[in-house]
Parts: sequence; C-alpha cells; structure tokens
Amino acid sequence: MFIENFKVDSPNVEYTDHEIHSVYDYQTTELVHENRNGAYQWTVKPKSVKYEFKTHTCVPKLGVMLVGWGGNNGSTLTGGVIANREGISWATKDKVQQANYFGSLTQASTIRVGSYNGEEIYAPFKSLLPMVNPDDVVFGGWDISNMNLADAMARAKVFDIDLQKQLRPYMEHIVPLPGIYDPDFIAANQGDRANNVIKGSKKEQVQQIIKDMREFKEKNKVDKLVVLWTANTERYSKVVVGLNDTIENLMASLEKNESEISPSTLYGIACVLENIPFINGSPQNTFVPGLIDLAIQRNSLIGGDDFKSGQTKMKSVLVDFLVGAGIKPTSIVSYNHLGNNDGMNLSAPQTFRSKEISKSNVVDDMVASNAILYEPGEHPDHVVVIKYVPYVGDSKRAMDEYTSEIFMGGKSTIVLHNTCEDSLLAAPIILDLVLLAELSTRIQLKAEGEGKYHSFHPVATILSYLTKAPLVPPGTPVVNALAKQRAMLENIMRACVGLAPENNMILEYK
Ligand code: NAI
Ligand code: DG6
Repeated sequence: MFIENFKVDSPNVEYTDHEIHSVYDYQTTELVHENRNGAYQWTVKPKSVKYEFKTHTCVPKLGVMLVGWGGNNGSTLTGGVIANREGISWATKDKVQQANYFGSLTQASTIRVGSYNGEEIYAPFKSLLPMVNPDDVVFGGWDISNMNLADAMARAKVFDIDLQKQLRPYMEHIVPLPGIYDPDFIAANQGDRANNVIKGSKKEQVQQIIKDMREFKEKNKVDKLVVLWTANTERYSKVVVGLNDTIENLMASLEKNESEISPSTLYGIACVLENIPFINGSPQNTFVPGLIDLAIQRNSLIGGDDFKSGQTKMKSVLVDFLVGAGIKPTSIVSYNHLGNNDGMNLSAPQTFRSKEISKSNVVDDMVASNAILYEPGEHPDHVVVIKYVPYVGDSKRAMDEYTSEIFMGGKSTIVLHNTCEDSLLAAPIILDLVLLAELSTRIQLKAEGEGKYHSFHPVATILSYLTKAPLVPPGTPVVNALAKQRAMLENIMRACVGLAPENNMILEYK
C-alpha cells in the first residue's frame, strides 16, 4: 500500500514551526584486540551513542547553476523540469507520454514505512524530510558555447520531436553565461564550440563567476544556490607541492595565474569562497587538496565525483551481490560506445584517462570486504573501454562481461548489454544531487558530549549513491556498494525524524 506522507509520533521527536528535532540512539560496535601468544584475539563491543538532529523545515527557493548548461545533460535536465512543471505530454509511436521524474531517487523511489494489517506500507522517499520541489527550481549556468537551450536540446537529439516542439518556446530565449575555457584541459576537438568565454586572468575569471552567482541570486530572488559541474570531462590536473596542495599554495597559484589550475577548480574556488555548495559530476580531480581544505575551513559543501548513471550502477550492484554471495569475480570487462559530444571529448587519451580512473575503482571496497575469496592485494582484472561512434548519438551502448570463480573451480560468466540515452539517466541524478545537497545544509547534528550542533562534514559523503568515485573526507572509508550507499542516505534521513534504520528483520512475523 502507498501513502503520500506521514508524521512520527514519538517522545524522541518534536515538530516545531521551523524545525524537526529528534533524539536518536546510534547503535554501533567498538572493536578491540590483544595479542595472545602471537595471535590477535578480537573483541567486539556493542555501543550506543545518543545523537540529536535538527532539520530546518522551511524549504528555500532554490537556484541551480550548471556549468556546461548547454550540453546534453544540461539541456535535457532543463527541458525535463520545464515539461514536468508545465504538465506537458507528447505523442510517441507507442502512446501519449506524460512528463515524469523516473530515475530520480528522491522523486520516483519509495521507502518502507512499516506494516499495517499484514500489508507493507510505502511512502515517497521525498516524504521523509521536507525537500525542494524540482518544479520550483530556477535554473541558470554557464557554457563555453553560446547556443541557446532550445537549439542545444535539438543538437542533443535526446527528446522526442513532439516534446522538443513544445519545449522550444520555453527554451529558445535562454543563453548560458560565458564560461571559463582552457583548451589544455579538455579535448582539442572541443575548440569549435568555444565561442562564449570569460576573458582575463584566472583570478579575474573566479571573480567573474562570483559576480555571476551574486547577480543570479539577486535577479531571481532565490534564497539558496547550488552549483554543479556537468561540463566536459577534463584531464587530471597535476597535484604538486607548492602549487595546489594547501589552501595558501592554491590561492597563491591563483594570484600567479598558474596554468595548472583547471577551469573546474576555478569554479570550485569561486563557490567555496561564496559558501555555495559545489558538486562535480565529471571524473577529473577538480578537488585538489588545497580546494578540499578550503571547503573544510569555510564549511562549504563540496561533493563528487562523476555521476553514477548506468554501467557503474550495475557494477556496484552486481559485484556486491557476487562477492556477498561468496562468488569470486576474477575479470570484469566493460565496453562503451557512444556518439554524443561527451564521447567525442573522451576520445582524447587524457580525458579518457580521467573517466577510466573513476570507472575502475568502483569495486575496491567489495573486493576488500572478502578475504576468503581474495588474497591480500589481489584484485579482479578490470578493464574499461570507451569508443566514440557518432552514429549512435546520446544512445550509449554498455556491454559488460563478468567472469567469476564458483564452487569447486567452476567458472560463471555473465554478460550484460544496455542501450540507453545517457542524458536521460544523468538528468534525474543531477536533480537528486542538488536537492540532497540543499537538504543536507538544513540538517544539524550533535553527538552526546558535543556541546554545539554542527552541520555534516562539508565533504558530502551523503551524496555517494549518486557518484562513481565518492569524494570523502581525508581518512574516511569509501563505500561504493550501491545498496549500502542508499541505506546510508535513507537511514540518516530516518534518524532525522527519529525512525530506526530499516533493518529488514521483520521480527513481528517470525
Ligand atoms: P556535453 O559535452 O554534451 O556537455 C558539456 C557542456 O559543457 C558542453 O556544452 C560544453 O560546451 C560545456 N563546457 C565545456 N567546458 C566548459 C567550461 N569550462 N565551462 C562551461 N561550460 C563548459 O556532455 P554531457 O553528455 O552533457 O556530459 C556532461 C559531463 O557529465 C561529462 O563530463 C560527462 O563525462 C559527465 N557524465 C555524464 C554522464 C551521463 O550519463 N550522461 C554520467 C557520468 C558523467
Ligand atoms: C562513456 O562511458 C561516457 C561516460 O560519460 C558515461 O556515460 C558515464 O560516465 C556513465 O557511466 P556509467 O558507468 O555510470 O554508466
């Protein structure tokens, strides 16, 4: 059964006009070991820590500025939100299609609330805490191409033609702001697009981005802004002592107009200086150590890296299942071909390398979790291939072969083939990222013994479900397994309304 929303009735939860206050017992474990005659003896102690959460319930008017607004993702997301907001439907060869937010965790998935008369009761994920309605988001952003969004949508060839016709009047007057262009960081084949660029030194470019964000906020009367990079994948920038390894060195490098500071890092610096959440949807190392430290110092949310849309999402489910079932994946080979501008940009070795890195590390935590299957240091062969095939456009083909060792030396090979418009997968993920980033800035918490409430760590691990290579605070374990990432997010939101984590024990029926 489905319910639209619910309220929690508990002595541990208080709803006031402006906030939800909850007291929550965090059940965890503490491990100790001692050396007994040369062998470690481990002891596990259950531990309970009392937390208090405070969630501001006033939902702001939210502005979202996209870097790479005129790209396939940017135009698809913008058109998709307009279509939802305006209630647009369109004819396809199969049926009359209504606009929807399928593929969005916050808008189109549910959580289990409990059982009622022997029936499982589900509610929308978004009903857990007050969230911005995507229909109300005001979009803006930058692009190094000055193409208007209606033409960009047509160039992307993602939406059905009847939908494009209906969206055109809403989008043809929208032209992205000039962006920061540095040909050294993206493929040479992108040069023809770059007709809308910010001039000046890197410091002046950062100042221009800050000015743009302030003007956008002012003009659109938004209460809050989130910025998200959905521009071309850049090559990795070199991380060098004295260049970008500390806040001081990064800021000094900005003053000196050092060539190795990438455009994405420049947008990041601008956002952190303005305390505006900044999310990186591409794989490059935008968050060099100096920028991470700056974000921590200024308590400004950063999140990334690289949207987890299709092939990697499957991988972070399938390998988790295999290893969790005691089966040993020994070879994972992932081929993609696609024909959109992203594919063209990734056909250069340096930008491909960024993508190869973010796609390759996604099974590490699952492999490390099972020393029965894997020797220390052992890892499955894992190969990622991406080819540019213009004809298929945005309709990416992803082919995967997983070979595993099973019982008594047997082998099992699973082959997957997925065909799908890449931008239709990415657009709802972008929405989730910005909506959850905004929500997380309204949550404060404190553990027992902590005097004052504080926000979550500015490096937003809460967003990891949505990214291939989750950015984590220094010293924090990276979790890639999709089910764990979803559970983490859902359970934190449940804690904010004083609900226990979903443990699936269903003891009441045992
Ligand atoms: P796209 O190439 O269609 O769009 C990128 C846009 O960024 C272009 O319009 C380009 O002119 C603009 N641009 C490039 N550098 C810029 C800069 N410095 N400042 C402002 N604008 C700039 O690519 P698409 O398909 O929209 O993908 C965007 C990014 O998202 C890519 O890096 C891609 O790797 C990443 N991504 C996409 C996924 C998907 O499923 N579509 C999944 C994971 C990541
Ligand atoms: C080629 O792989 C293009 C990429 O931008 C991907 O489409 C994107 O990284 C999505 O990757 P995945 O592994 O989540 O499907």
